Amino acid sequence: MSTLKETLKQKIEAHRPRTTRLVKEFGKVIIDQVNIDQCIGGARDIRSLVTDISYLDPQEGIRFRGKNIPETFAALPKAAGSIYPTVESFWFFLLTGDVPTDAQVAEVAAEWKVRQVVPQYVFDAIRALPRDSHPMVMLSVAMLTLQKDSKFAGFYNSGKFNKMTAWESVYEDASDIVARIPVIAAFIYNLKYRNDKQTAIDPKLDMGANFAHMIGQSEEYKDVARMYFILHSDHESGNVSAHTTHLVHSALSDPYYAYSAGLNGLAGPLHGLANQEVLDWTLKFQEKYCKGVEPTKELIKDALWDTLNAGQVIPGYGHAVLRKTDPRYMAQREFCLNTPGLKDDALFKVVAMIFEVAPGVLTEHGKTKNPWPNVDAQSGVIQMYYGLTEYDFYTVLFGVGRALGCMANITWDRGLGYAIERPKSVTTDMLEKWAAAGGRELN
Ligand code: HAX
Repeated sequence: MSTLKETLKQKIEAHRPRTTRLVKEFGKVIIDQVNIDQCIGGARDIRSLVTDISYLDPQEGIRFRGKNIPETFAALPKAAGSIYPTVESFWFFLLTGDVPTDAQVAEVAAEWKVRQVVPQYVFDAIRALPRDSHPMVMLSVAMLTLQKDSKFAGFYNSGKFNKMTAWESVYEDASDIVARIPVIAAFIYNLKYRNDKQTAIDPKLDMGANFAHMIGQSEEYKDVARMYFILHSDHESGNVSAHTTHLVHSALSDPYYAYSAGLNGLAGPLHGLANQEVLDWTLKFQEKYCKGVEPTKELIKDALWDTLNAGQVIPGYGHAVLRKTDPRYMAQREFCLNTPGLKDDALFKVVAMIFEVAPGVLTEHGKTKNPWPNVDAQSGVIQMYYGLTEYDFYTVLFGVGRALGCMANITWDRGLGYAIERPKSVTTDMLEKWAAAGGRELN
């Protein structure tokens, strides 16, 4: 058993009594209540999911295993010659909560080299799709195509299924998925945008660097990939992609079914597709409003109002939980400011100007509870600068990163034996009756 799996085993076994005790001794302790607004309005803020992998504070933003973004980047072992950690070290950290040693990172990296070999039938399935399919369709199909070799499904069907050890086969599938997904993403990119010019894996490289290598990117892009995959990995359990993955896996659907579903949720414009939408909005703004003139705050303000008056959302702004600027936005903005060419890039300047104007416009508009930018407002400009101009691919990049969080979470879901998810629905008649009575009589 690898050091990572052994560490995870010990952590899961040590954690189980905590969960068991909470349910047995404190199961009826009330931690939240639900109002009609939440019932109709997308279950916002209802505390009904448990994860120890990350926590999202509305003011502070994300913490991975208790560490904020700068602390996470500072604590983890770095890629050779880089100020950014490897994705491999982050995976160890996300799964166990421990900062790995260099030897432990090397072990994960060696394991991923074996796991990352993608069967030919996956590439054949992607190739069989219409070439103008959205790259998220290709990624989701690839995930489903791999399902036939799921170790969890194999274990379930073996007749020896055991709730206590089921997490081990989830871990195996999860590790295969996180190791293979960048290779699949690179294949999709090359197929769609580089005339099918495929580049073989370089076994000497870490995951982020290898992704850059496979899509024909520059040396500098290696850090972009590492940073991007880590920043997009996890945002606690309630967001659409993480929640969908958790929900589907709760029926004991294997990790391939679960993550394909999660990716389909990520492909929505209010969620992960927003990074594509931001680029689309910004380029259209330049085309329509800046014919021969420099962009100004006034022009941006006009364009934002035009979008709002047309009944559309400003992509990259607002959040269901956050009530301040997303620290993932700030981490990427800092990357831009610290990268000489990027700092002076015309598109970055527009995005920075939107940051100055949009919160005021959204506040005046008066609808959103959070007028500040989220992760998607800043991510595309970096990709664009490095030559990834095909912005319908950006959500695939998000999906590669998000696999880390979703897979770590469902491994723990099985480790702690979480139940099949099944909230209760009510009818409109019932809501009207309870509204008239001032509330539902409990008990
Ligand atoms: N532009 C215009 N209107 C906005 C808005 C925005 N950026 N953000 C919220 N609103 C509107 C909502 O549409 C809603 O309007 P209605 O009352 O007419 O339905 C109102 O303000 C209240 O919404 P809210 O409570 O502030 O926000 P929600 O929790 O309902 O929604 C969203 C959160 C992220 C979906 C929302 O802010 C949004 O649509 N933003 C733009 C799309 C986007 O950037 N999505 C990515 C979010 C981060 C993420 O998941 N990344 O993957």
